[in-house]
Amino acid sequence: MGNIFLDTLKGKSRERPPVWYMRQAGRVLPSYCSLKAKHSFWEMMRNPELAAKVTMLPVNDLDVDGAILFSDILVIPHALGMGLEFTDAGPVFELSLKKQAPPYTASLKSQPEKLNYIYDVIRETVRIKPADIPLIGFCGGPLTVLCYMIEGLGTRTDFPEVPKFIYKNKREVAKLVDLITELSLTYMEGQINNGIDIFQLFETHAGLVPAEIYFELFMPAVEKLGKYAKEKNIPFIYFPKGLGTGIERITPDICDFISIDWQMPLPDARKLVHPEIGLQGNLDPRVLFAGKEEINFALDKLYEFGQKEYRWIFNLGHGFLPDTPYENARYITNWVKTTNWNRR
Ligand code: 1CP
Repeated sequence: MGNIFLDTLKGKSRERPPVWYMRQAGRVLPSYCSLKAKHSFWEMMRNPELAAKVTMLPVNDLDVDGAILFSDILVIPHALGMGLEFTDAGPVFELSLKKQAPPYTASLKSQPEKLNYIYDVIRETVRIKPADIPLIGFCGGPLTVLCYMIEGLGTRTDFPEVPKFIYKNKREVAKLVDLITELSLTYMEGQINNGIDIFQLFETHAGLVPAEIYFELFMPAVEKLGKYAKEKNIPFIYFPKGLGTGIERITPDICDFISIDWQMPLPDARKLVHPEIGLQGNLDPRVLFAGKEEINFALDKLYEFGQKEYRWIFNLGHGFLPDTPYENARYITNWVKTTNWNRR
C-alpha cells in the first residue's frame, strides 16, 4: 500500500479518508502564533528554514496527512511588480488596479525570479519532512488573484468594485488573466520541479461573478493549469468556492478533485460533479466554534458520505478562521483517523 493521500487521489479505496485542512498552518496553531509574535509574515515566508518549519507544524501538532507550503496566493501580483505589504489588517497593495487607468497591464511586468525564494522553501521542506507526508503546492485562481489586484486590500473580501470592473473592461480583463496565468504556470512548474507532490488551486472568490462569466473569462485559464499538472503527473485539486451548480460543468481534463465549499452538501455535490472527479471537503469551519454535540452532528453527516465514497479527502469547506479553538481541530483529526469507516 502506498501513501493514503496519494492513493485516494489516484482513486484507490483505502480504510479511511486522508485529512488535511485549508489554512492549517497560519491560523489555528498555538505554535504558529508564538512564532508570529517574533517574526513578520514576509520574514517567515522568505526564510527557507522558518517557512519549512511552519509548513511542518500542522503535521506535528494536528497530525494531518499532508503539508501545505507556507506561502500566499499574493506572491503572483507581487512578482508582476505590484508593491505589497502584509499588515495586521491583511494584505495591502501600494497601487491597486482600480486606481489606475487603462491599459491596466501597462504597470505590470512578469518577474518570475521574484518567486525563486519559494523554491528554496520547497527544497528545504522536502529535506526535513517525513517521506510519507506529501507536500501540497498551490497558487490562487485567476479571478481570486485579480480581485486583490483590482481592489488592493485584503480585509474586505466582498470586492464590490470587481464585478463592475470586469463588466466594464472585458477585453482588458482577458489580458490580465493571461498575464496571471502565464506566471502561475511558470510558478507551478517551479514548484513541481522542486518537489511538491500535489497542487491545489485556491479560487476562493469564484462565486463573485455569475457562472457564465466565470466559465467565459476564467475557466480556460484553470484548464491550462490543470492540463499542465496532468502532463507532469501531479494530482490537481481545484477549490472554486461559491461556483454552486456550475461545478457540474467541470470536466476531468480540468482537475482530478474538486474541493467543495460548506454551502453545498457533499451528496448533492456528488450528484452534480463528473463521476471521474473526486471530492474534497466540506466541514463548515465555523462549526469548530461550537460545542462537541454540534461538532459530532456535523461529523456524523460526513461519516455517512465517507463510508460509501472513497474518492474523498476530508477537509473544511473553507480555511480555518482566526481564533479557531485548537483542541477542536485536534479532536476532528483524531476522529477521522480513529473512526472505523466500515469500507469494503
Ligand atoms: O495553512 C496556511 O496558512 C498555508 C499557507 C497559506 C495559504 C494556502 C496562506 C498563508 N495563505 C494562503 C492562501 C490565501 N491567501 C487565500 C486562499 C485561501 C482562502 O481563501 O483562505 C487567500 C484569499 C489569501 C489572501 C490573504 N493572505 C489574506 C486575506 C484573506 C484571508 O484569508 O484572510 C490574508 C490576511 C493573507 C495573509 C496570510 N497568508 C497566509 C497567512 C498565514 C497570512 C496571515 C499572516 C499572519 O499570520 O499575519
